[in-house]
Amino acid sequence: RTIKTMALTRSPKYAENNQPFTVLIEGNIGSGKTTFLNHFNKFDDICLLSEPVERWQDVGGCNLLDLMYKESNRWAMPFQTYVTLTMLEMHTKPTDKSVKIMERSLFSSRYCFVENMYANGTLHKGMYQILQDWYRFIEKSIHIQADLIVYLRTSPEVVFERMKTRARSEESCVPLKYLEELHVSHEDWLVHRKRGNPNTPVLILNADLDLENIGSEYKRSEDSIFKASI
Ligand code: DCP
Repeated sequence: RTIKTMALTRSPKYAENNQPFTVLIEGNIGSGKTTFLNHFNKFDDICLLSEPVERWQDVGGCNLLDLMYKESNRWAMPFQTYVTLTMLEMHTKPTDKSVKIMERSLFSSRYCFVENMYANGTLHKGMYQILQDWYRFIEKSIHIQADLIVYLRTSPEVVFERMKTRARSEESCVPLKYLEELHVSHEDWLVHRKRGNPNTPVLILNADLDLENIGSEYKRSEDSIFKASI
């Protein structure tokens, strides 16, 4: 068979060709992703998809987020599987807006949380392998649009304080060390470009700044998003 006929017989990926310019908002726990997203509420032509934490807290009456922190060896794997499903729903959700902005993505589950859980022994090798096989299958068969990643870069100490102040009950036992590990995995992915597609542009914002001072950083992101999406 010629290359041409092989190209013609490649079956299209699910959700291929129906996604607008897509921006992924990433950063450590407590880096301000939700606040960042809310800032874009005022624009009409943007489909905003916030992270479905409430769904993870109530899966048929079970709080998977809580179970994942309380009994991580047993629940980290089903939790990440469920996060992956909810993320895929967001990645593939059709919209007639010209820009989609998503809080987190399949990529942070894969490159940050799952890698970290494997490295620190929370995920058994067999569980990790099953997740890798799922990710490989998804990569082959589902289109994930990612035109820009906004990295809300923080220091672990700052987000640790914010997390304690916010006091989400499930996170009460999360130590600084965990946020330090997640910080390294975000840096490896988005700054050192050790994982994922190194060609996806990343805009790095200083998210250690508090709410009064972060306005100029938001403005910078608005410029990048609107310029790039035209
Ligand atoms: N989480 C996880 N694995 C993922 C995604 C999230 O274990 N793949 C956990 C970490 C947090 C909770 O879910 O306990 C929510 O995490 P996020 O960092 O995604 O969201 P926040 O609400 O902390 O974001 P922010 O404070 O930046 O708005």
